[in-house]
Amino acid sequence: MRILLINGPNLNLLGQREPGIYGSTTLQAIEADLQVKSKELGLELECFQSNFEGALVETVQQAIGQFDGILINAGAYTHTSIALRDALISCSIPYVELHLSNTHSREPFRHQSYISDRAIGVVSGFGAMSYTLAMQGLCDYLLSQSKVN
Ligand code: CA2
Repeated sequence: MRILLINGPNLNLLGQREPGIYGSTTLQAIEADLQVKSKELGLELECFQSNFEGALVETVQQAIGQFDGILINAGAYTHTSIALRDALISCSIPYVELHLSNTHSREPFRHQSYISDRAIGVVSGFGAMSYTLAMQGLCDYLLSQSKVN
């Protein structure tokens, strides 16, 4: 099974600023760790990060027929982007929304997500471990679907 990990704006700064909120692990380290764990689960993982909304939308569009599942930390676009929501829904690829921080314990504008209601699940608040938990959840979901179909 092929999984696409998408990270949105500013997540390239992980480990360099605001460690109190987002931890001290870099995005490169998170991706490397996830590569190891994905191999253990028998998955193929591709990683993409962009600060640009259109690039995220295009990446989701191009995932059609290429990937079985998507892990997405859309960063601030989670709370603002109808375009990203539309792309995720129209590509019909199951996805898990994830966040490093617990967005519900933060400012009210972070409580809204344009992508949660169509996600398989949402993982939020476990720091870098949110990525691992989200991948385990997605893998479990995809395996259960392949048994049914
Ligand atoms: O908790 C998360 O993972 C977020 O998606 C992170 C976004 C934020 O807008 C969401 O509400 C929750 C922000 C990512 C910014 O990442 C930085 C990392 C280091 C230094 C500065 C920003």
